[in-house]
Amino acid sequence: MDRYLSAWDELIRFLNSMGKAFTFVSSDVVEKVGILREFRKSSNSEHYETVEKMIKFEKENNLINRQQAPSKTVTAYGSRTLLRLHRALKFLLILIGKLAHNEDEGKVSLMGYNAYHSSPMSKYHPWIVQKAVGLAVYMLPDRSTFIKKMCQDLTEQQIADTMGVCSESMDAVYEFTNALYSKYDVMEIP
Ligand code: 1PZ
Repeated sequence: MDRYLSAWDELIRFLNSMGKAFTFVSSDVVEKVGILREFRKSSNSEHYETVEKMIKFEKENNLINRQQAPSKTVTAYGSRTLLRLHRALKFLLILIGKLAHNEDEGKVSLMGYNAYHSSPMSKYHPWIVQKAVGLAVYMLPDRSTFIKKMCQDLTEQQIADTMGVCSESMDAVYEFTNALYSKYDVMEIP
C-alpha cells in the first residue's frame, strides 16, 4: 500500500506540472491518496498494510458496500477509494503506451480521448464528467512537450524505452490489483 501511494505521489507531481486546467483532476487524486494514508495512520493501520489485507478487512467487517463516510476527515472507505485510482491507472498506462508508440495520428488530444474511453474509468463517470474530459484532453500539451515533462533530457531512444518500461510496469501493477478485486468479488462496489 505505501509503495502504491508513493507512486501516486509522483503522478500527482507530474499532473501538477501540467498546469491549472488539470487541478480538477489532481485535487481528486490528492484527496483519494490522502484517505488511504489516513487509514494507514489509524488504529486499524495493520489492516491497510497491503491491498489484499484492506479488501479482506473491509469485506469481513461489512464496510465494503458502504458509501457513507467513516468520519469527518475520512470521507470514504479504502477499497472503493483505491478502486477509483486503479481504474485511473489503466487510463494512464494506455495513454503512456500511445505516447511511446506515437499512435492516434500523433495527436495527444485523441490519445487522451481514446485512452479515457478504453479505460474502465469512463463508464463509471457521469455524463457531465465525460464531457469535461472531452474538453480537458484539448489542453494536454503536444507530444514532445509532454514527453519532455515526463522524461526530461533523455534521448529519443531512451524516452521510447523508458516509456515502454513504464507502461509495462504499470500494467503489471494494474493486473495484480485487478486479480485481487476479482478474487474477492469487489470489482463493482459502489
Ligand atoms: C496526463 C493527465 C491527463 C488528464 C486528462 C483527463 C483525465 C480524465 C480524468 C477524469 C477526472 C474526473 C474527476 C473526478 C471524478 C470523480 O468523481 C471520480 C469518482 O470518484 P468518487 O466521486 O466516486 O469519489 N474519480 C475518479 O474516477 C478518479 C479520477 C482520477 C483521474 C486520474 C487521471 C490520471 C492521472 C494522471 C497522472 C499523471
